[in-house]
Amino acid sequence: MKTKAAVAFKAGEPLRIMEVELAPPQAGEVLIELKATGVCHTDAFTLSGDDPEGAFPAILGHEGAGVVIEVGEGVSSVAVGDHVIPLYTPECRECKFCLHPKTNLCQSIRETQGQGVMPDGTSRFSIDGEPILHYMGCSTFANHTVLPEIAVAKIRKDAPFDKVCYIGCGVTTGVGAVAFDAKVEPGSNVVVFGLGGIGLNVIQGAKLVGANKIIGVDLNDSKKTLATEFGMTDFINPKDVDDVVAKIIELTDGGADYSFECIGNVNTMRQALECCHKGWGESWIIGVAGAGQEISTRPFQLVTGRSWKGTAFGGARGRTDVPKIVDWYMEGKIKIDELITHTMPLENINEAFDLMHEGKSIRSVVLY
Ligand code: NAD
Ligand code: DAO
Ligand code: ZN
Ligand code: ZN
Repeated sequence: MKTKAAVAFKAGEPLRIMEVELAPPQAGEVLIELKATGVCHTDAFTLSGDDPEGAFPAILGHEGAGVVIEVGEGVSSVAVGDHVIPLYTPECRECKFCLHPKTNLCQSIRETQGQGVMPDGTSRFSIDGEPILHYMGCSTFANHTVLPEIAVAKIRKDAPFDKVCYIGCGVTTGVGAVAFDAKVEPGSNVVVFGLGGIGLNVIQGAKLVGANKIIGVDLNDSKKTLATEFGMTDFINPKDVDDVVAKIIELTDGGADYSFECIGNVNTMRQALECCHKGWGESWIIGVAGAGQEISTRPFQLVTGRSWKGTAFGGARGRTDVPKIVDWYMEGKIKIDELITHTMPLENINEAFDLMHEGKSIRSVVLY
């Protein structure tokens, strides 16, 4: 079939909207008609050329929602008409990782996904017979896409596509980091470095689990209003204090129980660790630092009971947990609408990247 897509031909160049060929789903795969997709910083990171795994030409996008319109041979977990969210972290429920209680990083299709192809080693997308690569196993910047059935979460049919697409990455990453990975206890003091599309979701996750103080740190004062609406109790602009770590230790009577780095900056990662409470404070890295960058601290920080951890896709096991997060949204336990600051048709998707680079959006959503 033919479908409309935004194609990334080269790093650093705007996406080009065009018709592409899409081959039918093979065994174990499903064809999805996308209804909406968010545009995330990771798409921009790959498009910039800084992503060591980034390959072109490709159809980017990994934060979508849509409807299954065809299934390949042997598909049993979803059917035509089901509403789904594509998963860049699949859940096969069989591999060593899926069977381990401590990780969500299913590895069953990791290698081919990283190469931009389907599990059989080929791409379903092409233009004039030349293959176009998939991206993060999702390629949601196309009106239709093909995914393995282990990489789609079936969701309730009354959930609005234009909102729950954000659960495909940002919401789950932030809320899940608090609820699934860190398992923050009620009454904890939490610090969030970076109040963007991820950090705001960490804040609402912390509020959801009943945290005590929720301290936000951001260089941009304009983030304060929305962060407060989402549950932030205290705000620190590093420009206004001599020492961010000392200020947090003062506000929390000794340090944070949990901190989350949602920037991707190795200097704030160090601050996030060192503002944690001696004896038990945990710092969770969510931000993705540039290729080749390294973190450092004095090892005595760890000897004295702080721990440094990382989280991907909020520790969520996609097929199991994503439908639960959709329920949380539908039940009013978490907010999404306020974070979607811009919507546009696929033809204008490059504007979403401009808004992001100018710091003017939290999330832009493309409506098909
Ligand atoms: P964003 O740009 O929307 O937010 C970043 C925020 O950090 C902004 O508000 C900015 O003002 C602030 N900031 C920048 N430098 C700062 C500094 N030195 N001190 C204090 N504040 C500073 O980005 P986002 O979409 O929220 O993504 C955050 C990070 O999370 C990115 O690195 C992204 O790649 C990563 N991410 C990780 C996962 C995962 O699974 N681990 C998933 C999605 C995104
Ligand atoms: O299993 O090795 C692996 C890869 C897991 C990918 C997790 C990606 C998390 C961070 C990237 C930002 C997502 C938008
Ligand atoms: Zn698995
Ligand atoms: Zn993302």
